[in-house]
Amino acid sequence: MRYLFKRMLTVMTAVAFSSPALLLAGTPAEAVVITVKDFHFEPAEITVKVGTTVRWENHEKRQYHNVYFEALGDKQSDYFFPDEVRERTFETPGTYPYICEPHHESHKMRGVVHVVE
Ligand SMILES: [Cu+2]
Repeated sequence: MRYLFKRMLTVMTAVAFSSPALLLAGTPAEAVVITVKDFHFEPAEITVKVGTTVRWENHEKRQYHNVYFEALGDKQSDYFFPDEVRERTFETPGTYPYICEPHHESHKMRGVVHVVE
């Protein structure tokens, strides 16, 4: 009995501590979505305001890709798979070209994010 109570307390504590994170994840963010499908970023070129989060969504059936900003020091191997996303928030105005590292030559998978005040 005492063991059971302790166990319940542990579970309740875990729920209490995990709830804020769950709430945060469920909060609708004002992200601009770029669809990744058929070896293509759509739209490939966008202009966003400073502070905007851009979200790349992989809508392929099986194919992985990545979103590689070489100038920003990204890892080349950060692949994301169907139904996964990558996000980046742009805090500084500028022009940010990126590629899908495995497919930028074979399929010309490239894009540009313009960030303005
Ligand atoms: Cu790719």
